[in-house]
Amino acid sequence: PPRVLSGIQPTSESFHLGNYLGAVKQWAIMQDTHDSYFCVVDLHAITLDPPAPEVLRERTRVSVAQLLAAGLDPARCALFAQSHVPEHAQLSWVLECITGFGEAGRMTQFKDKSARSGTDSITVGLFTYPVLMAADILLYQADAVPVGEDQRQHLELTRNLAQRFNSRYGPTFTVPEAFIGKETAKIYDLQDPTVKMSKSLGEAGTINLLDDPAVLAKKIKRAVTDTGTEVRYDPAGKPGISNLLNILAATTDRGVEQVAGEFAGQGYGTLKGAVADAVVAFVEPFAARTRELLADPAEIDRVLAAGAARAREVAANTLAQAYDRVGFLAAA
Ligand code: AQP
Repeated sequence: PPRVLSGIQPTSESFHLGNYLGAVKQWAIMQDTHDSYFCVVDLHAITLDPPAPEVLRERTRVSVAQLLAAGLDPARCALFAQSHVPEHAQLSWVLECITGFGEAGRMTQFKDKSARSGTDSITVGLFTYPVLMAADILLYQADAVPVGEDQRQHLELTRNLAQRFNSRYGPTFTVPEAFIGKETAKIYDLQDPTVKMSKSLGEAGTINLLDDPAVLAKKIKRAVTDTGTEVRYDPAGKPGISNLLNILAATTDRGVEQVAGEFAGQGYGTLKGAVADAVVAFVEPFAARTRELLADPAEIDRVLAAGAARAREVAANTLAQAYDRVGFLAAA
């Protein structure tokens, strides 16, 4: 079967609905059709505003619990922590040495995040983040990488680096394809439906999967809508309403046109009520399951250990090949 690799950062207490609909939901589906590798990218989580060590440890376990609650099955996929597989950092170095400085400087996520944080807190790690991400993917010879729209440019860099390495040193890496859904590729902030829902944006516009249901319902009812009164799917003209329709469609497993049709002629308030009900119905059992899993951290650590062992089998092999191609002597 084709191989899939994807990762998620343990950067906050909870994943948000954009993470889930844009990426994680797809992972749970792909584990049945692909040879699957999914990781919590803790190395990436210290690139900007590094959390206290005990907070990072806790967030990594909470992330794993959420991935399990979302349906990832350690019997059907390798689920691991990035830092448990040292080959990620090792391959990253080699890739850094074939990445242009200007090329890395053109990454819009770096430009946005560094502009938001001010130059004092910007690290070299934030700059080379996309190269580490390329290493994450290329180590596993992944054919497909399910991500949200915001990661498209990083995927393009990954493809370029794979092709560059292959043409310089001989065929080594599979050139991966981005796997980006249609309507759910970009879930927008409830308070500003022109920007993506994001952990680092304000709380009020972010649907956190571990939020209290009452808080979630309130956030959805306060979502910014558009002028006019008509419920219609029109992402350019009606970004707020279209975002809500996408969320409703995705959380009830229906097409967005069907959902839009159902609400035609009804008011914004009715739509918001339905979205709140659908999101709460999805989130309640998800959060309960996550808490159950978190009650047994030793089991989470066992899942990670088994996942890392499986991941390393593939990663060590690819790294050895890449080192050899570059001309590093085999360690005696
Ligand atoms: N709003 C979104 N809509 C669809 N997909 C999204 N993803 C993130 N936001 C949306 C996808 O979620 C996966 C994991 O994300 P991540 O945690 O690795 O990185 P991120 O994109 O940095 O997440 P945030 O919340 O947006 O964090 P900040 O605020 O730090 O930028 C990825 O596949 C991503 O595409």
